[in-house]
Amino acid sequence: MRVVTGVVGNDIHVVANRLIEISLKERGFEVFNLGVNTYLEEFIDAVIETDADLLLISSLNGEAEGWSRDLLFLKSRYDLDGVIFAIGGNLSVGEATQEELVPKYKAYGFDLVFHQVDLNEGLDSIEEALKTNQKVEA
Ligand code: B12
Repeated sequence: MRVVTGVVGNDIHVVANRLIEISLKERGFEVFNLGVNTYLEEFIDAVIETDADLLLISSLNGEAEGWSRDLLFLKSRYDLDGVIFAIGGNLSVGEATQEELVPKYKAYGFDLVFHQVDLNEGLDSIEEALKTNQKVEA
């Protein structure tokens, strides 16, 4: 299972990104880690080039909303059916709850949204979603 990951926008918080790479590798994923300061277009390019099953974006400084708005447009330009789009970390600049943020980010085109959710809990949900995804071969 291939995954592209990284931290979106002008966000330099690197610790979570390193932990996510290690955790994904431990779970058996082939990881393409684009690191911090990554733009949405770069994520999409990498997903296409690696034929990834999963795009896992982090945002730690809370500015992901501004960087996510083009996702639906980019998804409409390329054949990305079967790729799961997940985002997690701190997904709001001010106070906000998971319940408030999930519909917002789903409307931007993400399938799975984890605002201040424990990493392992989130990765368990992602693996569960990948199992039922059509692209996954039995
Ligand atoms: C260290 C740190 C910095 C360092 C970063 C050094 C580096 N190169 O990494 C420095 C000092 C440079 C910094 C700068 C800034 N920071 Co800072 N920083 C922190 C701090 C203290 C710790 C972050 C950290 O490493 N945590 C340890 C890791 C392991 O935890 P984590 O980042 O939370 O990641 C976990 C989860 O988020 C989750 N997760 C992450 N991604 C995903 C994805 C999925 C799918 C899932 C399921 C889970 C998940 O799992 C991760 C691992 O457990 C936090 C406060 C805090 N106590 O968390 C603030 C914090 C993240 N910073 C913050 C801010 C605002 C900034 C600045 C904008 C401050 C400023 N005005 O300049 C700048 C941003 C600069 C930029 N361009 O991004 C805010 C973000 C606010 C928000 N919206 O939530 C925080 C929360 C502080 C605060 N309470 O205000 N920061």
